[in-house]
Amino acid sequence: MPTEASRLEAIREKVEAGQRLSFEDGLALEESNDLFAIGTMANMVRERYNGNFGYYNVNTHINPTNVCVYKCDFCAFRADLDSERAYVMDRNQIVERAKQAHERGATELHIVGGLHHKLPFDYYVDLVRWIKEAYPEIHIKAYTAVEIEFFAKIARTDIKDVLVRLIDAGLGSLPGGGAEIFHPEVRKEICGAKASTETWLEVHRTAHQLGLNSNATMLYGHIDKAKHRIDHMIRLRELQDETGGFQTFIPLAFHPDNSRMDELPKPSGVMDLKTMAISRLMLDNFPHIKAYWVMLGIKTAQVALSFGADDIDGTVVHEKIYHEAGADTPQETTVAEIERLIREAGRIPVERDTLYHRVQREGGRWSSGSHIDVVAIAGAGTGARD
Ligand code: V47
Repeated sequence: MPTEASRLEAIREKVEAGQRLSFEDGLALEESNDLFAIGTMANMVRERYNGNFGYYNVNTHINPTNVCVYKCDFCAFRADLDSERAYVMDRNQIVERAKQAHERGATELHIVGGLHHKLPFDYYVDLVRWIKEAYPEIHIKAYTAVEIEFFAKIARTDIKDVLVRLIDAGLGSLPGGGAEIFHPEVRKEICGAKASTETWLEVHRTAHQLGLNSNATMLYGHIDKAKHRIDHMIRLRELQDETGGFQTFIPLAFHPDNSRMDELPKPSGVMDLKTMAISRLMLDNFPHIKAYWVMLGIKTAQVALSFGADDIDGTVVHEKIYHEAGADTPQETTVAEIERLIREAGRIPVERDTLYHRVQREGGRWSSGSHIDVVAIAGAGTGARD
């Protein structure tokens, strides 16, 4: 029987040689308690791909409605149609939020919400159009694959048609939500009613074919086990081999408060850092790994920049999904604070736009500069598309 040390040593040799890790390698990493060895390997890959840079962006979240036909066990955000908490944002509220974002110099609006029983597909298309008409330079990263499938159902059309209509209205990319855990043993338990794994992947495949980039997430630290997480990453890696359209992977730490799984503890700091590092090691064809500070907490996100992550997301304003679930992070942070955190972690802060172009700012205006290219490594995927 190989020892833990010899298994890690064999993995280290593969990582150094830029070779792809197998499912078994992933499990061996999960089973190891040598957090530093795993972190060191992930950091090697992180620096090979993204040097010493730590990326962030300036963005605002809009959650247009919390009303949702589905009842996912982990969700503290959703509300029933007749709930006192239920809301739907109208045109004025949406455009006002976009105006505030614009005034604060946001380059991106991240828009996701519940799947409302009664709103027509046109509402979701119009919402993109209202914003784009008022603020054409803001990138709209909107609607998870779960929402896209739902729109296809209510509009009685297919996924491609939904995406084409949203792109026509000004959609710029897809966020990575709704992925949760792909393995059926977990998915059917925590969110069996919503878009299947196959559908989630098909939405992203179709989006990539239409020229949209997208992100991918994984919700960990609830009833998931090591094999489910590694399986999740490998499914994403396979789709990325096929399309090259994913930009960033975001491991999302489960927040139990006010959810139907509130008896579970929060994932530990060790699990957060290990999951980040293993993501960087397994997802060799993803250019970026994001430590989403809102979810992880600012301190863990900062340390994660040396455990595989190269991005800490934005100066998020008006985030509801995790704050309803007990996130005790602030609603927003300033650019100066984000830059300070990144610098203190030994990285060089770089403001990026949604599609990973460097952002230049001058006299209150911003523009996108050159694309951040990620160096591909031999035999282990193709890295970023330009
Ligand atoms: O799909 C919901 C998760 C996701 C909880 O693409 C929860 O750049 C933890 O996907 N505890 C939506 N997680 C958010 C998301 C995201 C976030 C940041 C950046 C990007 C990106 C995407 O939030 C959902 C679900 O997995 N979530 N409830 C909870 N209680």
